[in-house]
Amino acid sequence: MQTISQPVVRVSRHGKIAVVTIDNPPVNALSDTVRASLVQVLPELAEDPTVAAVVLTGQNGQFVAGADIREMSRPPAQPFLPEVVAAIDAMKKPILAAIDGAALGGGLELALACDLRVGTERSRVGLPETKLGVIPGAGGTQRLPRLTGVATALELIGSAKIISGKEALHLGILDALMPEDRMLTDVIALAENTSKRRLSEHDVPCASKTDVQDAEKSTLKRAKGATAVLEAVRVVKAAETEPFAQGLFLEREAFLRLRESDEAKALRYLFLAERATGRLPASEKAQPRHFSRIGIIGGGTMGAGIAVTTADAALNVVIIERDAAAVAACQKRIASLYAKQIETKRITEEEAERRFKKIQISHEWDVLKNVDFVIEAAFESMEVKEDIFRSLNKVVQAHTVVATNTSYLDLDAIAGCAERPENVLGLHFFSPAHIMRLVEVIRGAKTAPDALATAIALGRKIQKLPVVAAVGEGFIGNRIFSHYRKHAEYLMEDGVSPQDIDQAMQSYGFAMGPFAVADLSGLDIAWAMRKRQSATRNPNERYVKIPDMFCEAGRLGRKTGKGWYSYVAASPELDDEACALIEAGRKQAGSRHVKLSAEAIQRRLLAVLANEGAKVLESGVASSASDIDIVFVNGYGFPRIQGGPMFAADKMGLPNVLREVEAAATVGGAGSEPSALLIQLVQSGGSFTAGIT
Ligand code: 3H9
Repeated sequence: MQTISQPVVRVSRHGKIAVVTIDNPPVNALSDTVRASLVQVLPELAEDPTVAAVVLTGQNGQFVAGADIREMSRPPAQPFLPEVVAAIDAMKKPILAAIDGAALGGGLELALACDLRVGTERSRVGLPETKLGVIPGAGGTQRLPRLTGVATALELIGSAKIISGKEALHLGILDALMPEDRMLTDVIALAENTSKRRLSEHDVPCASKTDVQDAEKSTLKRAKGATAVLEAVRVVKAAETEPFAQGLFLEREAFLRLRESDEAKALRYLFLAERATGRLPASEKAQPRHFSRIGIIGGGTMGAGIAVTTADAALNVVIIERDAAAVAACQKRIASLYAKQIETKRITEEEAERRFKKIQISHEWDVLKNVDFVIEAAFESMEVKEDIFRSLNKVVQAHTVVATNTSYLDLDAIAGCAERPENVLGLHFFSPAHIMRLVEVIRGAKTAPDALATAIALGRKIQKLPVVAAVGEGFIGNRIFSHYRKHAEYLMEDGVSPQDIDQAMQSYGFAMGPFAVADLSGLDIAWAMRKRQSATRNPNERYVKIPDMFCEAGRLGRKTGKGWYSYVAASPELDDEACALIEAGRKQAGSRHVKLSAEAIQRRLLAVLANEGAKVLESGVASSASDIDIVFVNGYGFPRIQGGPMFAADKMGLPNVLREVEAAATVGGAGSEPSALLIQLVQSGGSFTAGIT
């Protein structure tokens, strides 16, 4: 066997078969150099009379994870990916794709241009470009429908779903699955007897009109207005009516246009930011401790959700409950979470059973002797948590990391009750914990670096996005969100209706506006917080009494049928009582009865979010602006396509943000002043999110 070495693409010969291996760690992304190497190598092999067939594969346990996302913010450089795909399509000899690991985006597009695709059980296949705000740009929108039909192609491309090797085989995207250790050898053996089968020469298989219409309808519904999905639907459907070359032309035009869109820039930024989060600077890095058995104290809604998400990651879990009755109730709660997953076809019954078996529920604290990590998920009360931490001293081992799940309590005070405060940290899960990806990891004053590293490693293991925060009221998310809510209330007291504020934020892309969110979580939560803070509140901070008046009237939100809105009618409405309470509050406060457009409301609330974000950065509670964006996008319904509040502020222009914050400060008083960091960035012409693009 003779091997010609190239930096990122290697060619080896196995008799008459040439194997082209893409080797660009970590995921063999199609960088400039990979593309340049491929357009050089492929025509050479096409012309070489000693080569009968070619096998295209990838190193590092991956095929190819697509175009290089880090390069997508630069002007496109030649050779473009469609040229590489065209070189494969032009091959007169058979060319086969041997796919282990990811064949995503441009990676799958390479494979779709091949004559045969062989995968393994580890293969992960898909065209997830719409998640990055673009559409497949190297033939995927035209070749996939020619293989699977338009309906399936619409669903796969529109949902950006990544499917397993087995599913891909079932859909005909892969032609065969082979064992990983033998796959390449088997594909080489197949190569000589494979005949040419260019999808570009095929017609789109006939499909029922209703199937296509249904797929289009459900794709558009899920899209929630995302431009890339709308474009993908248009271009995939063109495969049915337009010749292949015209389809490619439409695809390329849309891809290049979308690539430069704000939506795509925001989504690329989040892709990279989410991968960077939880990476500690070299000075604070430590090896995580070993963990395989996790203890959870309290099997209520939060504890049960955490248990399920932990068992999903194949870790053993033991939940501690108060007594036998609470154990039984917890058992039921977990069973119903699994039943829901079976019902929605997320997992099979057998899988649910297998995962459930990983969860033990007990009222004997002794079982905690064998755990490596404890998550206390009891009631949010200082006394309760302090008691638990004192009791834990008697059972946990010296290496066991102990986390309290809290959204606002003082971690350092809780750690003060532990014999080993260096093992203590906070984990702020979001509800429902088995679904929401975000988890704030709170580092206490005494938390040891390896305990922190263990919590981050556990977060990643259970498929969460761990964002590190320091101790501070409300950590990152709740602190910033409470300022957003306060300013929404200032606007409301000044004359803007809650409905107009909610609609403005929804039209910006939020899942819900601030008043609808308050109704969902319960107005009494913020009320309790306001009471707690009353002794220390700065008298120069504006205080809006209307929310207290709602609580005093028993309007606590959805759980009481009425909050800001009434939920008695088919759709939520501001009823007479709510209007009267708001008017009474405005009168007492001497309201100015201002009117604002939706854009002005959005500008104000976005500026307030970014300003408080800047203060969180200044105080060291968050270590990067992109961490704040990740928290808001994944925990607070901030629209992903806007990139997060700090990214959005950069886009608004920081001088404009500062002007808006100055205006907000005149109505908010103490606590609403512009942050020193924001002022400094305006003066220096800097930005919050430069560096991650
Ligand atoms: C496209 O293909 C457009 C074409 O249609 C048309 C062009 C004309 N590029 O996620 P992980 C890095 S658009 C560059 O932590 P996992 C990632 O940043 C593209 N880098 O691992 C990280 O690096 P680091 C369509 C990439 O095992 C490391 O790999 N493709 C790329 O949980 C590990 O990543 C996609 O959208 C990339 N394409 O998941 C696929 N992909 O450690 C995007 C990954 O330095 N990728 N990296 O931070 C994924 O979905 C997941 O990364 C994957 C691995 C499933 C592959």
